[in-house]
Amino acid sequence: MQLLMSPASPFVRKVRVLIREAGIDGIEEINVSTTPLATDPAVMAANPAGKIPALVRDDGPALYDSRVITRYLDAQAGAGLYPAARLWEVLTVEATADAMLDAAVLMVYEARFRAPEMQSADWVEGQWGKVSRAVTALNEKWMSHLSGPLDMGQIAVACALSYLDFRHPGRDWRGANPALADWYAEFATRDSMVGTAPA
Ligand SMILES: N[C@@H](CCC(=O)N[C@@H](CS)C(=O)NCC(=O)O)C(=O)O
Repeated sequence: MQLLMSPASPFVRKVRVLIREAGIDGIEEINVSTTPLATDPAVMAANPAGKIPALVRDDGPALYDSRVITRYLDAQAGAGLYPAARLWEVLTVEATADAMLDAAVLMVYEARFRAPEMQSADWVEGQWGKVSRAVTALNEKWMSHLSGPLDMGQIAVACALSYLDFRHPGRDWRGANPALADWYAEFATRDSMVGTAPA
């Protein structure tokens, strides 16, 4: 199998962290450069949306969307990162992280891929509002879940928080969310996180 990826993509990182936590071998990582304005041909062939991650398989169609790939690999490996007893909570925490990432990535794209005269500061703040509310929700409602046994929700949240530091270092998400900040500081020391730091 081949993972179409970029080391800077937080959605890709979710998959790469899971691969390491689950001890999965044999997935070839293929670096691509793809943007909304210039889609890599291999990515387009695998995913009509032209987005990474995409997982090219020998025995079936390519899989795409990080949530599909992580669930597939978890099931293949029997890693238990989507435990049945907590499935809906895990999926909701992962969805919260993905929502943060959707908004945080769009903020980057607004600055990078739209002409300056078309950029909207209000729109950017609207996206940050989504990130900020998600971070608050995690800090207020989900700390006990985040502090429990490892699951995919935790991995997704850690990748999302790391991306905020990577691409939006001027935004302070820690100040009003000390419990989440402490949790992340510890989670970020895992080998799977250190070995997949964005570049
Ligand atoms: N919902 C998708 C989002 C993936 C995504 O937005 N990936 C970005 C890189 S971080 C991408 O490929 N952007 C290229 C584009 O939008 O054309 C997932 O979870 O995999």
